[in-house]
Amino acid sequence: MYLDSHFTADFTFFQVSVSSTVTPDTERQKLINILNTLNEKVELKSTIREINQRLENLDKHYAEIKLSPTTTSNEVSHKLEIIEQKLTASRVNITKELDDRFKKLAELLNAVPGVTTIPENCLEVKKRGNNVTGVFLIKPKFASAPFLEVCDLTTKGGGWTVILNRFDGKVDFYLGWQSYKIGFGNLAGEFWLGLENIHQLSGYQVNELLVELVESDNKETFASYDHFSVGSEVEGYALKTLGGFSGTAENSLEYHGGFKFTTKDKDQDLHTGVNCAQSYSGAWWYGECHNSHLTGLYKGATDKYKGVRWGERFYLKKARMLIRPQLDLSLTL
Ligand SMILES: [Ca+2]
Repeated sequence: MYLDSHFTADFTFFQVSVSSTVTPDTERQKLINILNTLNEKVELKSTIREINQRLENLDKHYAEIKLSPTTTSNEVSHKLEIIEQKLTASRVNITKELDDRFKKLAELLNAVPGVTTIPENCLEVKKRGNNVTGVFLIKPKFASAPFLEVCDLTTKGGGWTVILNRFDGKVDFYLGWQSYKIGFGNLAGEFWLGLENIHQLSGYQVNELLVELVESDNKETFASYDHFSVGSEVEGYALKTLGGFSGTAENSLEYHGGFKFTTKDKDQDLHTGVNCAQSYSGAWWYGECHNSHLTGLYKGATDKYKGVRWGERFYLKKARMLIRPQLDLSLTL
């Protein structure tokens, strides 16, 4: 089952986790109340995405106005700065509120008898007997709050978290640091899961990475890495671990191993005097600048290096990145 809109699959997941023979009526009522409030949280998440989108648009307009020789008025700039500050403040407040509510929700769910705890990752979702790909609520061990993600439960044994999905160009990927940090897009369509969530999933336990590609002539290839982890925000969300390549596509992520993440408004790349995200209209673990670039422009790339690229494969029609904990638990970081 793939979702048409929003995240209805979660409710199914929670409902099947409740045992009617074990759970007393009062606890069941409590759980129903929790599930009702979850809908509100999901709506809040959409609001955050909208605010982010507006903020990005505002950034664009602001940059245009600042560059325009006809509007040099300090008053206009001042007013725009105030609006920008207000929008940033509302985004921070809503994100915090959402985190607090998800945290509370997780505590409440864990306290209800007969309800299983929230799975730490999609592999656990799979191990609990789920075989239908969809959206699930996940809480990695050290994450402060749970979050929603797409679990692919069928590809190559299943248990994968989808961290990037491109296939129709409906979502703008040329976005800033905050968007890449918390994630953007639609889990039922194109999206980026978010660097913080990817760090929470892969930063404390070695994961494997699967990259699936479809070229414009529908040729399908893949690149697979046995080891993949992304560092913390303090570490610049660096591509901390990468190794054990195999696949039918090139080993085009290897060059990016160890590099920090760069967005158009946060230059952490190796190219002095140039921001690779600005140069190539994307965001990535750029060096000087890239060998792969799955966040590139889906449409309208004037230069093949600005498009969705993997090695010598340009203007890719589809791209997915999926991660799964290593089955060998002795590899825990
Ligand atoms: Ca630079």
